[in-house]
Amino acid sequence: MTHQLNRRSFLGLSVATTAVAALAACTPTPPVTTGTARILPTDPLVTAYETQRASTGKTVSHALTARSFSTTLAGKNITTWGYDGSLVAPTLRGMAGDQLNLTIANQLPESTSIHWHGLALRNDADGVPGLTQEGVGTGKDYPYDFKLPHPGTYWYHSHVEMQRERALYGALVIDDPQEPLKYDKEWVIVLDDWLDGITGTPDEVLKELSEGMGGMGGMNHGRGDGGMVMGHMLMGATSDFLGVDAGDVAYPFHLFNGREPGNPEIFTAKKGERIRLRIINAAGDTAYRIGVPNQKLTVTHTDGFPVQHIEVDAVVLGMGERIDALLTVRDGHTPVVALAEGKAQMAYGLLSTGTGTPPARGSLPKTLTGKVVDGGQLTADPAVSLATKTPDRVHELRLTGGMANYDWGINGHRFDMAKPFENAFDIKAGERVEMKFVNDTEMWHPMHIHGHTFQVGDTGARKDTIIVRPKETIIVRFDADNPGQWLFHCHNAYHAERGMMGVFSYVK
Ligand SMILES: [Cu+2]
Repeated sequence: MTHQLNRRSFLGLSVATTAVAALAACTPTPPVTTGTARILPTDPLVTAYETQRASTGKTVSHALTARSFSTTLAGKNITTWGYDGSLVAPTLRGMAGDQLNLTIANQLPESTSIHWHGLALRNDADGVPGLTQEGVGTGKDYPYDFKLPHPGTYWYHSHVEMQRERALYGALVIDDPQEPLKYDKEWVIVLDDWLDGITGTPDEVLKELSEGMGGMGGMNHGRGDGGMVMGHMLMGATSDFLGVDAGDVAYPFHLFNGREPGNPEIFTAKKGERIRLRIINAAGDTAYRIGVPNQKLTVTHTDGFPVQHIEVDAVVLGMGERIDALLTVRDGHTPVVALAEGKAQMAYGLLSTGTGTPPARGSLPKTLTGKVVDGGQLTADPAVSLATKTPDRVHELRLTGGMANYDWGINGHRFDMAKPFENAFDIKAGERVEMKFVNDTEMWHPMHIHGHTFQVGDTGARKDTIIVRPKETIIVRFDADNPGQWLFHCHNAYHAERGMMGVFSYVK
């Protein structure tokens, strides 16, 4: 199985490191695995960088158990995998500079890990089996222990195969010791597309998609009505905003903090209070168009980093992206709606002052129009904009593959976790790195990089995940200031698992 491959390759790294250390005394550092001296997660430099990170001297301790559990969803009994036996994992919280000490106990029938999405954390805590650690085996515990590097809205999730497509994900909020925003309350909202235990399992979906649709090319697909479903595959789900094809997978429903639309969450507040929404798209194959009917959202952050405030009617969040927005509470019940982009479905929750009656589900809007943006179209707060510098290194990352063979890749190469450094993108500490995403496919991809927050263009937002539309080219840049081995990938769970991943590899 793949996790055994992961283990083997990680052990391979460990052996290589030992070999490097043993030989360092007598000869120049010999090549590790591919002829290049790579700064591995076990390198003392990783610890040295961690020591330099600001510290509050405080430690936040948690324990989580990953296990199978049963619950009821939309009136149906399901069995799925999650943290601490819930569809909604605990929201983890700490101050920037705190030490997070979290022990994961694995009671799943296969190995697992936790990835801390969006954090520029120490490389050996990044949670990618086969690259930064060995997978945590069944019945084993594993301690994650690292400094929370910067404030913002983040999340954590399993980074093993399709596990995140069950309930192995949760919110991670890092507070700013000098929080500049003024608000009365926070509402953390996690969105997800759900099918596990209802129409199948994520592994079954992956298997079906992997067979491709080479023979189906001549079919007349429905358009604009959420598409046509064949098995788990969704065809003709269209979104002009995303460049036509919105998604590959049909879901029975979408979750808003673990609740399906028949049983929405109600968040209570007083009229006139300002609410900070922290919205996370944890879905596998669905972008959400989020808005409040007849009310503007003031967007303040994307992917944890501040942007120049902007009033919008809706925001489109790709998988893995986050947005923070301010909302002033109106009297009565105010729906916060997340339309599954191109899929004719929604998730929603209600903001309530305790007066009046909740709106009927059927009365909620099926469209959100007006000023609609995605995170890639926002402007960075100047305080977090990168200083002007000519890039030291440019990597072109062409997004390749298609539905016919479901053969997603980077530059035509399909990533193999057993050989993580094959076609790796080398970088060196101290460099300004430019990544040029060129989308050669007919599908949009939310591209995510681990361990760094890039800037979009010259003045765009600082982000770790960005929507790249079909045939679009997007240039992003980051400072290589966090040595180690870092995965980057499409955050469509199915695209990533089928090969649209790569490694940014710090070399000596
Ligand atoms: Cu993709």
